[in-house]
Amino acid sequence: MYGNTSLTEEEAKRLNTTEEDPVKLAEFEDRITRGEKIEPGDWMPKEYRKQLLRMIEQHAHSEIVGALPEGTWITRAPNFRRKLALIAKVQDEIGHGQLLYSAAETLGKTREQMLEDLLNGKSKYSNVFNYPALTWADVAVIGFLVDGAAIVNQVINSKGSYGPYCRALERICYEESFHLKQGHDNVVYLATGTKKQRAILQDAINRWYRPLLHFFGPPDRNSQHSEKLMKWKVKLASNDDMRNQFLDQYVPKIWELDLTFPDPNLKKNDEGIWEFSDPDWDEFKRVINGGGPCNKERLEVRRYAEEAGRWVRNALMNKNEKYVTPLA
Ligand code: BYC
Repeated sequence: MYGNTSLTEEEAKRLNTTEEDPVKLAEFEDRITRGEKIEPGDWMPKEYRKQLLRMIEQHAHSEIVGALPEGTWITRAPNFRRKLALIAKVQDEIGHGQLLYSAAETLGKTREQMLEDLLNGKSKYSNVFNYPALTWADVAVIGFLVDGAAIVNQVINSKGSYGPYCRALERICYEESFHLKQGHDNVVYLATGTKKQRAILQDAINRWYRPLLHFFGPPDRNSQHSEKLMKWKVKLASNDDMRNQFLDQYVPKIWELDLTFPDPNLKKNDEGIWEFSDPDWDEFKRVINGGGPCNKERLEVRRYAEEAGRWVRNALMNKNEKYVTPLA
């Protein structure tokens, strides 16, 4: 036992809680065990705050950077109906960024500092948005499979322990389910279209397959943060479990359209677990650390948006007004 919590000294070291007040820590752990939500003004271990902030901040960045690959197709959408739907979707993604930055701000970091850390490379965002959207079929695949993967992750995370993050995710999931319909409709349209439409769709699926496997993070055996995040119910499923749930839901939907994933070893084993070829975890590391095909371009576009939009933010800011921490 460590202090009067149920943690062993070894566990407390791993969770980075050895310096915490043991009574407060025990009360906190009890609240988590009872399934209570932790709110911004409540006591929380420093490591819980740090981990949550890291994850929510990365998630917020992923939403605003994630709008960029699809956003480039707004002017080139094949018809007016598709264009309207895509504009609405991209606008939703930016709105999700707003909700998540507000949730992250409740943990004590300003939005300005978060955006600064995105641009200086201190803070990560999702690997998938560092790949190009080469054809209209990429928009279909992002809407169906990337949003599908995000829903798997977000529905699970929305049951977590931090109130503002969960409430933001619940709202996000409602909107994501419309994105999924938009993506599915687009995928089915291309899959049942001309030979050329099927070919660009298959090509897009081939290119997004590995990034999608990477989306859920490294295999559990290499995940640095899962132990803490799962203990404190920020994450309610491991990376491998979420990846498996995604494959379970989406592989059959692609196969039933007579399309394929570019992996001869992709199959469900007798225990109901999906097996697949090594998706090249070195590529994953390269991409999340700035070396993907579009990292530079994505941050350049964000940097331009920050600079070009500064006068608007300044015009809206009333220097005599005190801004309070938002309670998301
Ligand atoms: N990409 O210990 P691990 C959307 C990093 S947007 C980049 O397993 P954890 C959409 C990880 O940060 C929705 N980095 O981490 C928007 C850590 O590095 P640091 C995006 C990744 O946190 C527009 C290291 O690898 N969704 O849907 O336990 C249009 C070790 O990993 C990734 C979210 O942001 C990755 N994929 O678990 C369309 C979900 N994976 O920080 C759609 C919220 C891992 O130590 N995040 N890393 O330098 C999560 O649920 C969790 O953070 C993860 C990773 C499951 C992703």
